[in-house]
Amino acid sequence: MKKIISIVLILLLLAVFSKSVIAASNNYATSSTYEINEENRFIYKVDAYTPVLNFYSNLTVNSSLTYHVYDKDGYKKEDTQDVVTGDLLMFKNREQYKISVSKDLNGDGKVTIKDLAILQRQLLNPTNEISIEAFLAADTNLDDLLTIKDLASLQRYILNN
Ligand SMILES: [Ca+2]
Ligand SMILES: [Ca+2]
Repeated sequence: MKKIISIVLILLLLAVFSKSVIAASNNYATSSTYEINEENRFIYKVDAYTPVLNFYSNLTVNSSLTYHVYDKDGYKKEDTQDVVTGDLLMFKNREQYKISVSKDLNGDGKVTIKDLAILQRQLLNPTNEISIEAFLAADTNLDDLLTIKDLASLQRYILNN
């Protein structure tokens, strides 16, 4: 019974989500530093270890509405905290972009062997579902595919940092 309720809840959330995707029409933010997918409201290719304040400074916001970065639990982040995969840039009217930090697949803001393990698992079993923000974080060469090339560049990054 609990399982059915959670499935129904997920379906409801999906319905709300797809509706908000359709409703998304104006561009609230642009950036010459980051990639922005307006259709699905993702900001990606954000460097790991970017403090919230630096993240703001790399955005051009086309709105008079106030905005902040929130963590995945809905808490407003301090300017000095690093942006992590799964954070949200939310405007006062609740319009929001999901943030994906490059190479941070698990959303802890760091690039470690844990992120490598997730990508390895994903390549071995592509039927696994990882989140879109984790996919964007893993696709380091931005070819919309997760391949051994992304794994190699993630590995290289971890070895050199
Ligand atoms: Ca990580
Ligand atoms: Ca790729």
